[in-house]
Amino acid sequence: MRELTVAAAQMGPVARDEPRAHVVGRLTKLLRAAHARGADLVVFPELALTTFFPRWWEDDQAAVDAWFETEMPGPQTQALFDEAASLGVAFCLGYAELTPDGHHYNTQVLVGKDGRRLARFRKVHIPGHDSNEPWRPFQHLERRYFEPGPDEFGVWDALGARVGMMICNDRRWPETYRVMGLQGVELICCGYNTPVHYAPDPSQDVLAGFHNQLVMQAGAYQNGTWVVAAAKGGVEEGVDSLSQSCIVAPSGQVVAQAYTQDDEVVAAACDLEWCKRYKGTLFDFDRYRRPELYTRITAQKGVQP
Ligand code: CDV
Repeated sequence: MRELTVAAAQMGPVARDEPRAHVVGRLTKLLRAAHARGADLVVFPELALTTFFPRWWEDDQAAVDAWFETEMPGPQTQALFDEAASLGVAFCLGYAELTPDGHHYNTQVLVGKDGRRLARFRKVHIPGHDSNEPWRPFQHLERRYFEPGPDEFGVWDALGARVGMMICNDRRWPETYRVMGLQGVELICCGYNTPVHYAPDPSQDVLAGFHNQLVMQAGAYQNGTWVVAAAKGGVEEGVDSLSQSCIVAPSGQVVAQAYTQDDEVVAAACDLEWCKRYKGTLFDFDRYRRPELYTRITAQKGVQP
């Protein structure tokens, strides 16, 4: 048995005017609660430091940039890194990143038990739209505010495991899991903000929780990996967002799930050796995959009837 105790630190809403310092205080409280439950690694949501700002059209680039971090850790987030290092807990944190050369990414970092950064991931699949669409009850302007991450889905040796990362919409795409599966991933960390109302097709609203679990359970099972997913949920600035943070085993079973729409920790002791049961049998890639027949997946983007 190779055990890692992981926690999904779900957050309730973050108000538009909530100061970063207050949010960091909430994250620190969640970190301590996870540590008290024996967590080695705590996963926080996507864009955990601010409200989910892509719901608003904003003309003023300076106002947009105020939602971004230019350093990680920076003056506001250093306290979280310090507390994690003093407790000896690793964590994964999502935030809006503004690089020194002016790039805007939706980013997640993996920080080790000593408070040092182990890995960085920039969201690959950017959903939503880039122009103002006033017919919607709220906007989803990720495609206006973020560039797609330029790097493939990486997997890192960390915490005695093969750890990968994905952010929110990435979890809906099978390619996300398979690219990491092909690198031997054992644990995927994911933060998300998922508005329950999907304006392009409201018939999907009632299925938001089902789809959330469907994709992560399938991705975990088909690649023999653990998945830990943390939501920022609840009614934030009038927009209801899915909670249901969860931990999924390589069997595809949900082994822990949040039951509130607020700040809440769910934790599970994950046996990383359990991945082998799936990677070494039904999903023995080396034995059963037929990549020579899958070239269309990377050669082609849209549908060609
Ligand atoms: N933050 C996200 O990426 N949200 C999307 C919404 C647009 C559906 C998601 O896939 O959950």
